[in-house]
Amino acid sequence: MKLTDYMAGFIAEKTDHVFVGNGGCVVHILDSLSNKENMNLVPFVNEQGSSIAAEVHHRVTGNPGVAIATSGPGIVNMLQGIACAYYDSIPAIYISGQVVTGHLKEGRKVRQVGFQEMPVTEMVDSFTKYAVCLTSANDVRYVMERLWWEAQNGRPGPVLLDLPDDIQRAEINPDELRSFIPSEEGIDTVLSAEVVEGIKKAIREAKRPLIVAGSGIKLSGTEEEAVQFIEKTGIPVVTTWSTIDMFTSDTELLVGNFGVSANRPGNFAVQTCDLLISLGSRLDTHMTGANASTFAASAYKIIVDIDSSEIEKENGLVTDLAVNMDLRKFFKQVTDELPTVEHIGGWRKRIVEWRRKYPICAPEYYRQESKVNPYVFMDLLSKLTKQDDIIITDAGGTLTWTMQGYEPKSKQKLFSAFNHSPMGYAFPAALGAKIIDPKSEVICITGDGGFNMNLQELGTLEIQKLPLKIFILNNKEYGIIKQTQSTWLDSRYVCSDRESGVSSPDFVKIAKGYGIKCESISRHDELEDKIKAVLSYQEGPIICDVAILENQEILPKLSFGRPLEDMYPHLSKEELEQNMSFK
Ligand SMILES: Cc1ncc(C[n+]2csc(CCOP(=O)(O)OP(=O)(O)O)c2C)c(N)n1
Ligand SMILES: [Mg+2]
Repeated sequence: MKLTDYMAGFIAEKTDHVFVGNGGCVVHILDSLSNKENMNLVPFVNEQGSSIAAEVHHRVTGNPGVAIATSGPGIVNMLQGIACAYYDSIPAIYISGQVVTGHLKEGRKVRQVGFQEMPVTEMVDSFTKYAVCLTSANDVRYVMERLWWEAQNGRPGPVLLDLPDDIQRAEINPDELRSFIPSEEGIDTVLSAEVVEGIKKAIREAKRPLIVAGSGIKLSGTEEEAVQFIEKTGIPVVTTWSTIDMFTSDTELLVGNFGVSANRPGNFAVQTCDLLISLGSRLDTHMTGANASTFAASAYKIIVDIDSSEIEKENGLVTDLAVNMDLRKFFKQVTDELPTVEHIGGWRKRIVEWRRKYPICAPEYYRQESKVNPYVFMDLLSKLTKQDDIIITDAGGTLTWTMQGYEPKSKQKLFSAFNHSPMGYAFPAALGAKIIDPKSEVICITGDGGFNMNLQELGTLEIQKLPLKIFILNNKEYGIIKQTQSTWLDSRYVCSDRESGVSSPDFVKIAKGYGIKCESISRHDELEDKIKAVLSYQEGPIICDVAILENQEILPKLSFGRPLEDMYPHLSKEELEQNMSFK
């Protein structure tokens, strides 16, 4: 049997979509896959799009996706999606074609032996969980089984198979192939009675307890268990960006999102709580502020994480009780045993007050007369979307406005590549999501800068003809960069807008060139009707160019180095003190 036929059979059992970048070194594997019934081979114009669509597969279906690119330039274009997968711990399988084994550089001192040859596994080593070049045809079963296992077990992440051309063409006997036998996991599988007692005692004694819902909840598929944990203990919860869509805004115990670009109530809550239980969050500086030692400084901190290196990373955060454990096992062992918090009425009242006093979309924003305020846009969009919709956002100000202002409905998915955050992610990601899950409405929110970066995928959109909805929040500039330049560099705008050399084309004209329908919004009085029209359009894709004021700021936002409670625009000393004190 031809090796690629064996591989195609293996892949077809795992997924019915493979995202492609074509080239001389992948023609055999693509040919074999094309013979599989129900297999959809989806080429993107640029391999970056395919690599992003492959990681989106897991975000949408819970199963890892697959992308294939040719050697050299093809796989280099895929690095963006691989990095997105790695930094958000998303399982995804990447396959790169490679020159024939005899043309691999290996130990030789030259730069390259084969045409378009690159040391692919070395190149991706630092941001994949497992990367291997298949040099012996009889290892194919072992390697394929291991790729899927490594991607999904322990802390998940992307894996890569580098596949030389001659190996693709090799003959194998499927009955003689060795298989992969995984080793046992090495982390805590049972909590000691002492640790369980420690958690119970901390909950019993807390006056202002708080739970951080981290992305590990989703990665371990324990959303229901996490909600049970919250309800059983009665402890209020703050979200990270990746768990905003786990709770609707009317959830009784929800405080909101916290971090550098979040909302004030969440930040006041983490900075004043006396017990913080972090469930599957790595609490990076985007959440803690640049100086992690100022984060939840007076709280007893219990951190549950599957990855011991996150717990031990010494970034200044002091952990009082570390639990290195898979959340699935953690919830199973502790939830039933935990007490319900009592006497925290004052704490809950304060949270309700913060939420009422500091809405993200201030009523006066609605009165803006020219162009569209992004917080108003998010407020209305949240109201007009439906249950089960998938909303994908991009980078920069656009990302922050979405995460601050969009209020998910139940069963909606709201995501971006939160930790790597490349401009240009949202459009190919949304396209991938719609291809993978055509029954769901998929809504892409992108900035003009981000859309520019992967504009070429209008070609893929036009071929696929899917009713994808794309909103471009168009301020004709790199808004978030200009805000940073205003804050730190006396508003010297270098390479961040049209005057300083950054192009912002007429997207409506470009989309027309591809035969894609367009809409544009430039004032609040037309906002609701036009959003409705875009969301209900089903004949094909639609792009909506939304005019945002230049210099529109992210509000509120933490300036580098400040503690989380002290967000810009700065509150008066009295107001800040009043929010921080509990007498
Ligand atoms: C590929 C890539 N290059 C550069 C950056 C750094 N960066 C982050 S946001 C941003 C500007 C984003 O502009 P736009 O998409 O128009 O969003 P806005 O802030 O204006 O809403 C830049 C340059 C990045 N995240 N990704
Ligand atoms: Mg912009």
